[in-house]
Amino acid sequence: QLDPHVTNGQVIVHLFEWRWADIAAECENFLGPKGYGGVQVSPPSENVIVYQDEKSRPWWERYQPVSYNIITRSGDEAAFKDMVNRCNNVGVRIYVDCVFNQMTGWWPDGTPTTGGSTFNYGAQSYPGVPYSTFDFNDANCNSASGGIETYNDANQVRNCKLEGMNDLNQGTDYVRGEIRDYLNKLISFGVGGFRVDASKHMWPGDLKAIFDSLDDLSQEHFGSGARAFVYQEVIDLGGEAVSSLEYIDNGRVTEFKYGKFLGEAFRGQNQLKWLVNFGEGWGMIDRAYSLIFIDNHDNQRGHGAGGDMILTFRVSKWYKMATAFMLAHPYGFTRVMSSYYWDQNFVNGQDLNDWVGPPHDDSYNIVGPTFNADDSCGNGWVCEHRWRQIYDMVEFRNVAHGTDMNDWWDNDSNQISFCRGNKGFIAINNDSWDLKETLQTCLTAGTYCDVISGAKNGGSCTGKTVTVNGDGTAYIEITTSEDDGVLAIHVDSKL
Ligand code: AAO
Repeated sequence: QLDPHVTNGQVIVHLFEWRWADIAAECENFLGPKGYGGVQVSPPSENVIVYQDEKSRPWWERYQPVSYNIITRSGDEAAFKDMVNRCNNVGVRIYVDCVFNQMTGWWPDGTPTTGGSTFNYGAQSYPGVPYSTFDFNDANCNSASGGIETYNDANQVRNCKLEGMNDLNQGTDYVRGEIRDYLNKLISFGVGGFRVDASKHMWPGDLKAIFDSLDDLSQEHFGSGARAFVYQEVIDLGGEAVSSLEYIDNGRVTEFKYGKFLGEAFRGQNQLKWLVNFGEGWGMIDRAYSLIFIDNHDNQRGHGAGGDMILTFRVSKWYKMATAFMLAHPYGFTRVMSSYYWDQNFVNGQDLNDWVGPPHDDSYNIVGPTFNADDSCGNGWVCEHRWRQIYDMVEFRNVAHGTDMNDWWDNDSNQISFCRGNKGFIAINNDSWDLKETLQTCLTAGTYCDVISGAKNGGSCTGKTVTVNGDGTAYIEITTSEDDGVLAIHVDSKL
């Protein structure tokens, strides 16, 4: 379950809050052609509809399921199946964000849901599954409030309520069976795997029992005997009772240190030269198990972990630099974030608009992106995955796949460069002075197009060119006045 079963490319993208119909078209029109390997989709399971004070349809309502029926603001089951098929047909895998640690938080009786299923929080009744009070963990929770009060007690983290939501007991055959049936339904539609939400809040052994009981992936799309890709959301920055290492027997684990450390480095709290041994050398989990990203849908808005060190689209120059580093560097399996825009409103360090949902019409139906001539998105969608500097680095990662890092160079400060085998070369300048150096590129002699400042277009280059000498060296220049602090060339960008 460590294998993502990608065929089209080595990078997946989280199309946060996108509609299924829009994702299907995106697979065909953009992700397939640009070499993306897969998409993480927002939770497809029926959820509570939230209108709370000024908060109308927050994005986070989708993390409060009421059943495992496939019906949300992103679309219904027919649209979901159509998306999975169309994406698979162009080689792009679908990975589902699955929420089964919990059901809803407290909402009044009669609160509407996206598919019409009823529920009763207090009675712990979710007839759409069905779950009843026997299926929840309350009796196993040892905190006074019934909620998680400390992350220093693994029992509380796993058996008490997260944010007040009814906490399922995955220790019972019945609950395991309902979750298994949900995941098997998704597998039967052709999905490639799962992001397992709030894995930290479930016992690793219970998760293992569930994953082991799953059907093989669709033979039509994955061949025979393929097991679902699993990546578990576990926030482990150290110093808590639960460690991500407890989960690596089950599949991959989200490595939250990665984006935090890179954020600190690019924001100037650490010099880039120290990235020479980035990865395991920095106390991160073994690359065979890690799922990495610069930001995710939580920490780009102050939820989850990483705090104000996290880089997002709002600091676009640093964001592109950090993303380029991630995609050029061999560590981990990479996920690119794709966001929508919202206006922040900070009061006492807290963004009061951190709940704001995706672009929508007057009835709160999601309104999909429009596309501009330069591939960027409109209608309130940021679409980082369509930024040239990012999708060109997706191609770099695909080209360099299977090679290690070599020929590291740094200026003892914040200018670095390295090669990937003899496939690609990247240089980054985060100093306040120009980078002007002759560096080892590891590529064969010739002229190459820098895929950051422009793109190769037939035999010509719309950006900077680099001339590699017979010994593999080349004069590299990244001035501080340039839009981007990165230069990247690879075998397929040779002119
Ligand atoms: C909403 C409302 C709540 C309400 C609830 C029920 O906001 O007020 O009570 O509904 O009605 C999302 C939203 C939540 C939302 C929820 C349900 O983020 O705001 O609640 O949907 O609608 C923990 C979990 C982690 C979780 C993360 C957000 O461990 O699994 O919180 N992420 C996933 C999803 C997320 C979703 C859920 C789970 C729930 O990605 O979108 O919630 O399905 C420490 C711990 C972390 C912990 C954080 C935050 O982190 O280590 O495990 O994450 O605290 O509680 C430093 C530390 C770092 C620390 C961090 C924050 O960085 O180094 O360790 O500070 O203190």
